[in-house]
Amino acid sequence: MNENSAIIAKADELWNGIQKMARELGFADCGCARIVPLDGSPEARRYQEAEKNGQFGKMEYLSRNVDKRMDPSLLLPGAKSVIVFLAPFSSAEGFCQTKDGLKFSEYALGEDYHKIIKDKLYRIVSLIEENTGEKKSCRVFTDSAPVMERAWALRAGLGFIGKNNFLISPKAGIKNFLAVILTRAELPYTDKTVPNGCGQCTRCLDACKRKALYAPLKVDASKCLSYKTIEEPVGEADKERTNEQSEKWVFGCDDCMNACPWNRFNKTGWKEFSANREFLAGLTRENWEEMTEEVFRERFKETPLFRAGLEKIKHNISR
Ligand code: B12
Ligand code: SF4
Ligand code: SF4
Repeated sequence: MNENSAIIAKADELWNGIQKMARELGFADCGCARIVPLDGSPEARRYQEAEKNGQFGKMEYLSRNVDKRMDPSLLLPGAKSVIVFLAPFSSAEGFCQTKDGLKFSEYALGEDYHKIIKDKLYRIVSLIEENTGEKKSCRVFTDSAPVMERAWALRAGLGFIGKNNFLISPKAGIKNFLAVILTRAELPYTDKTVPNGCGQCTRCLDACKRKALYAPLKVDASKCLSYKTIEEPVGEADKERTNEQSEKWVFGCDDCMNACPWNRFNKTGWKEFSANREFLAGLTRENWEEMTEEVFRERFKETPLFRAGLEKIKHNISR
């Protein structure tokens, strides 16, 4: 064996180890892409177009750190590979709806997914670093950094981008968080393109009542209930009613996700992602109105709902 083939064999062995560990930890799939700057790529053009079309609402953070978004090696100097993982959050019951019609998005019914996912990714990082002998050669991210997670998942061959803008996996459906490890290790790259599986379907577009998803792949965040119920600052909310009174989304919105026929391929989600379902289902509008900041902090500090805050949730219920 010459030196090059020994390096390849080692990379293959490490990649097999990563895939095995990912399966054991419950990830629905993983793939790997070579890091190249995204400047000038179709993904970068789509990003710029979205910004130009005003699709970012008031999420100014999306316009910051664009250099890092376009080149992950600025987040980890010398990074060679991005490994993308699918963490399933689908549950048999779907989203949570209370008796008095308050709806909470399926992804937000459990403990803080950032922590749960990252704890598992750190175990994979240990495997990589033990194999390469290089400490601090990886970084992990999920939904909290300027990393183009959908673009990298696409490049890692994990699925296609549906008309609702989701990364959809033919193997593991649509209800998956995306998470990434950036690493200096060179790995075998998943060199495949998954064909788009939308065809003539328009179910997600039809399901978006506010027409925030106004054309294939185009979400106007300023109209999107997910943005309005989580991200939009209370003081800046417009006068218009956020959503229906009898059945209303209080946190997130799953309509364009739930409409999709690829849901039939979802894998069972991790139980930590729905650990608070029953508790949430038992809270009435009155319970929320009377809730104090202390109680909210104590009960929801380690959950996705904490991002919106109690004032915002009360505001969403009242509108
Ligand atoms: C900002 C944000 C939002 C905003 C804006 C959403 C938007 N459409 O841009 C708001 C608050 C509205 C939002 C809502 C939701 N979000 Co969000 N969000 C993000 C975040 C932090 C950044 C996304 C971003 O950069 N948007 C700007 C657009 C332009 O970029 P993009 O969405 O990444 O799309 C790229 C690719 O799709 C690619 N692309 C698209 N089509 C094509 C076609 C070709 C040929 C090519 C080459 C490329 C390409 O180009 C785009 C630009 O690179 C990501 C996490 C992350 N760091 O990436 C999570 C993320 C996208 N959100 C996620 C989720 C789950 C949701 C919600 C379902 C939550 C909910 N239930 O309420 C909704 C769904 C709304 C929807 N239909 O997209 C998941 C999606 C998982 C998945 N399987 O796709 C992510 C990845 C978080 C995570 N780590 O799991 N979100
Ligand atoms: S999350 Fe809801 S409001 Fe936003 S695009 Fe999808 S269906 Fe429309
Ligand atoms: S609902 Fe239909 S059009 Fe929308 S993403 Fe799913 S398959 Fe594609």
